[in-house]
Amino acid sequence: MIATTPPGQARWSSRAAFVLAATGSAVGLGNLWRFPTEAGMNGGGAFVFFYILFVALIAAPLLLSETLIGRHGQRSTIGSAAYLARQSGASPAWSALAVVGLIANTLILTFYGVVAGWVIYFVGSTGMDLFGTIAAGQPLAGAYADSTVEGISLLMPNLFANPGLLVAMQAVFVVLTVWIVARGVKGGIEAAAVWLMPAFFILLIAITIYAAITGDFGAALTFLFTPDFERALQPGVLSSALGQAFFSLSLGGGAMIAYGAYASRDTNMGSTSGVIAFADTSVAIIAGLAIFPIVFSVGLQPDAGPTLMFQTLPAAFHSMPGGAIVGFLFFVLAFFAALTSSVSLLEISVAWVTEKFRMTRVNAAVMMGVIVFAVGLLSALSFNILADQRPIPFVPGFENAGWFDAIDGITSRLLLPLSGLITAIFIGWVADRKLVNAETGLSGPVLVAWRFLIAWVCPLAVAAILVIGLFPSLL
Ligand code: LEU
Repeated sequence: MIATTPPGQARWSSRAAFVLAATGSAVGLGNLWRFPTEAGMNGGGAFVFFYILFVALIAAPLLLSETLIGRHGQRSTIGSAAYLARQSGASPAWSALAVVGLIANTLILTFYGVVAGWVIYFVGSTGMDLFGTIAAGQPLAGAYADSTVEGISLLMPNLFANPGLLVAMQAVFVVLTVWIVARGVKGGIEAAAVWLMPAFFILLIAITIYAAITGDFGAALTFLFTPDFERALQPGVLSSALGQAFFSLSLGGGAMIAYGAYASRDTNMGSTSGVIAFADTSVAIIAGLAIFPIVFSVGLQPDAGPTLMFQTLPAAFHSMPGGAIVGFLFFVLAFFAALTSSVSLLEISVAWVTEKFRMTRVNAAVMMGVIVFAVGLLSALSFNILADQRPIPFVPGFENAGWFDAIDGITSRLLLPLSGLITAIFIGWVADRKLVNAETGLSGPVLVAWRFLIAWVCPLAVAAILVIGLFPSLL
């Protein structure tokens, strides 16, 4: 059965453009901010071990499933899932996987924009600091040379105490995201990825070399790669590792279906998905190897939580030679990474709204941007005005979570894996086997292995971890 391409469907200009855009979606604050945060809070090695295992056995096979749903359907995420279901003689209700995904990813974008707003603030603040050190004739000074470590650690709480500034930074980021998506798949998303991703890789490698030379690399290696399996059995570690695998690879019924839809028929989805999964996981590990040596070398703790990147790291750059330059470059790096991911999150709903309601891309992007910004206020303000609100006290593990943690936790630990579970069952058991196999571009034992992973390992493992996540007392 040959898929019909809807008229006017956008296309990446090449396979390389698809790989860059999809890697741009995968590589983001999930790697630079969330991975070190989660690894730091969940005991390092044990978390990293399960994260990598879950990427290989669950996330990578699902990545292929999502990109192939998109490429086969060449429609919005929901449209593509429904199309494959219909072509397989199954109920279009299977597109539920993409409905859950659209809701989850749009919710993720609401708080993603808030964190990216912090990044913009730190680009500005480290940029002004760098300017000051150069003007003073000390280009190799540490970051914020005029301040004390205590003073630097207060930058973040001071930002949190300023709702107007927080919201303004969030607004700047959402506007940039809307602008790129409104420009279209080729002229906006692809153009941004083609410029920003190579710049990102160069900066990341430079900073990692700097960290290896000036920081405590040995301590970082031990922390990240010595698993303490007792720790892995503590509540939350397994579901955090799975959630991180989904989050980092932009999985869960969203971005990868959306981007797969713009891939040409001759792109080999199997090998391309492998490249994307490998690149994203490598970046997470390299980012860990860039961040933790710096944290350890100045005797700071790795388990600072979400403020690790914004409080601990700038304080660490303070006492390092050249810290002013590296600090600034680090936040520029994070900004590039955030932007190429946020556009993929917005694209999911924009493609659906344009398809469903025949709205223009520009109008759809602006409308969704306004919604995302408005809902994002809950997360932005959960650090000050709304700090006392506990939106989901009835969900185990989230009794004390404010809006920000609640939306992050529910989406990545619950909704993304739920969408992944439906996807695995759909692709492994329901969708037309011949059609799916042809879309993968795989053959021989690799195809057999992928089918086994998607039909058995993914659904069983994801279901088990979802249940454990909801009822931690079962462990
Ligand atoms: N994969 C992205 C990241 O690692 C997040 C995703 C939800 C777009 O930042």
